[in-house]
Amino acid sequence: MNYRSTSPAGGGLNRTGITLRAHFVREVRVSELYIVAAQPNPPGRDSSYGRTTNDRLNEEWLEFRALQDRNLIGDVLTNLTFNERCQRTGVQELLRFTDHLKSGQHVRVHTGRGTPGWVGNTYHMYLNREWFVWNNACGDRATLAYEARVIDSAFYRALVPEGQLVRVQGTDELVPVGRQSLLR
Ligand SMILES: [Ca+2]
Repeated sequence: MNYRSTSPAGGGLNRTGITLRAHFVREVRVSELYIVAAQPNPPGRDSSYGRTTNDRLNEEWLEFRALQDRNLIGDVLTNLTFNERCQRTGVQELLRFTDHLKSGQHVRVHTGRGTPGWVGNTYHMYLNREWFVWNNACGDRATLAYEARVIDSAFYRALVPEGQLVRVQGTDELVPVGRQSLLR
C-alpha cells in the first residue's frame, strides 16, 4: 500500500490551478514529451513493518521519452495526492528538471536515492524520497508540465497490479504489460 506519500510542505502545482481528473481515459495529442511506462507497484512485497529499502524504492519509477529535442529546464513532474478514502487532496511536485534531451532519448525517474546517469539511451534520475510516491490503492496520474501548460499526462487505475505498466497508444492510460493491445 503506497498511499502514504511523503509530500513536502506546500504541495507543488496546486497554486497554478492545474486540475486533472484521475480516472477518465482521454484521447491525447502527442506533444514534445511522452510518458511511455511506469512501475508504481514493484513486484514483491513493498515494505515490511513500515520499512522498505532504497533498492525497493528505486524499483518504483516512471519513464518518459522525448519526441523532439527539448530543454527540460522549468519542466516539472507531478502526481496526485489522496486521503485514505482515495479522495483527491492535491497535486504534488516530484521533480523539477534541469537537463536537455535529444529526440528519442528516455528519462526514467526512480523514487529512491541514486546518482543520475545514462544507461544506454535512458537517463536515470532519482527523487531521493524515503517512501513510495506512486499510489497503488487509488491509482495516480503523472503529469509533465511547463508552467501551467501540460506537456503530457498519463494515469493508471486504482488497485494497480504489480509490475510494469505501458501506455495505451492514443490515450492517456497506463496499463499492465500485455493488456495494452486489448483495450483498443
Ligand atoms: Ca509490490
